[in-house]
Amino acid sequence: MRYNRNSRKAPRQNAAALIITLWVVLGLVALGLYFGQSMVLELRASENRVGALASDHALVGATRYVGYLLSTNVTTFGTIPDRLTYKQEGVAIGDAHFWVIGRDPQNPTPQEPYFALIDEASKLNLNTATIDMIEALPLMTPEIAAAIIDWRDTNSDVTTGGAEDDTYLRLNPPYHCKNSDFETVDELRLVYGMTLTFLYGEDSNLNGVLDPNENDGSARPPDDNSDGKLDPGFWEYFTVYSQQPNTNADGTVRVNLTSPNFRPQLQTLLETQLGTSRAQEIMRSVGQRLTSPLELFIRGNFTSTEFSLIEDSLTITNGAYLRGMVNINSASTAVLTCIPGIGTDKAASVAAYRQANAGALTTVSWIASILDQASAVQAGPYITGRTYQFSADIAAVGKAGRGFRRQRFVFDTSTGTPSIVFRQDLTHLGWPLGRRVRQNLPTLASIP
Ligand SMILES: [Ca+2]
Ligand SMILES: [Ca+2]
Ligand SMILES: [Ca+2]
Ligand SMILES: [Ca+2]
Repeated sequence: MRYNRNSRKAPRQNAAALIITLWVVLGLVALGLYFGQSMVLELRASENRVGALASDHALVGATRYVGYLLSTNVTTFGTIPDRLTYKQEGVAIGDAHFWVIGRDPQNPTPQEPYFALIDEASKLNLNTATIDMIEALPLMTPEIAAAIIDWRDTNSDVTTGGAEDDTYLRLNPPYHCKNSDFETVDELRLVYGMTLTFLYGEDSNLNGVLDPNENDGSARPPDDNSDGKLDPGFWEYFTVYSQQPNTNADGTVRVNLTSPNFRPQLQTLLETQLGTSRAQEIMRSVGQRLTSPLELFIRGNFTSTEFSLIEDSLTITNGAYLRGMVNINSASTAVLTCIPGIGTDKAASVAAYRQANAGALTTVSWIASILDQASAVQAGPYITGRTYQFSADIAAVGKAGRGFRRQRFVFDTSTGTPSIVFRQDLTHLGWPLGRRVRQNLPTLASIP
């Protein structure tokens, strides 16, 4: 009996042990899978961290590269570095790569990014542009243009349609009208009537490219008009940095053509550069009053070679710096439209002439061959062929495209040494490098 009972119990115990063992094994497998999975996640996270660190270092490396590039441009200070003389696309730093996102002055609606430094003098200066110039920008309203003027002017008189303290103090929360210069372009967000749509427009990632989500209506943000064209906001067209030293490349003070007694100084300059007889000939035709170097060029019947010898020694102000001149060699059609004497009528032909004669436009005098005399004289006080401030909008990725980072730096060379005067993190705006770079990320190591 006893023997039989034992013989019945043994298989049951074995089965229970087997089930327990199976559960234990199952638990161990689950634990193994769990730890395996968390290790994979941990590995990916650490790869992302390493990528981000590599990108951060690439950004630092890129700023040193740009600083060096601008300092070696010193012999031709005031000129835009030729894109062919520096790297700006997929530049390797260790395992990371960086790109310098620019703007193609000839193509307002690119589908893929253009890589270059951005010339800050290609934009309107928020602190010097007149209300008429500001109003001529795409999508600008008279009210916002007036509010921009009121924000920066030191008085509290309300420009028609504008806003001063009594408007700002009614806001919730209330704040004062600044009544002083803009320090950044993003400060426009504080100006009465400004919205993010006005400021950034369809270019939600601020890369100057018509990205797919910026041309699909309201399917994905931003809410665009899907017309196949990029309609950027005001941010694209403004700067606060453009200024040039009021001395020529040798450090000599320039001749101020708007000063009442400019004639003796101008004559000396002309005699030195062009000889006495040519100087006398020019002085006879320039008259007693000039408003700009371009007007001198027209009145004096200069050749562009002659003018290139003296242009850098001319100015229209006595201050240490000449602020807010627009570089007609790099301004977009939208910005050219804002310049008095150019306007909507002639902006397109100015841009077309510039494209057809690229490389041959050494002084501002070329614009006199497109504009009639009166228009050229009108444009003269607002235009230049020189730039001393550049944005370097740098995007970087680490190994295998991980750890994307983007920062925008503004370099100022007007003191003689390039220095970073502004730095802004734009990583949160998302991928700015277009489809082609994204597709090429796996083969990045092969980009020289
Ligand atoms: Ca004011
Ligand atoms: Ca875009
Ligand atoms: Ca959209
Ligand atoms: Ca559009």
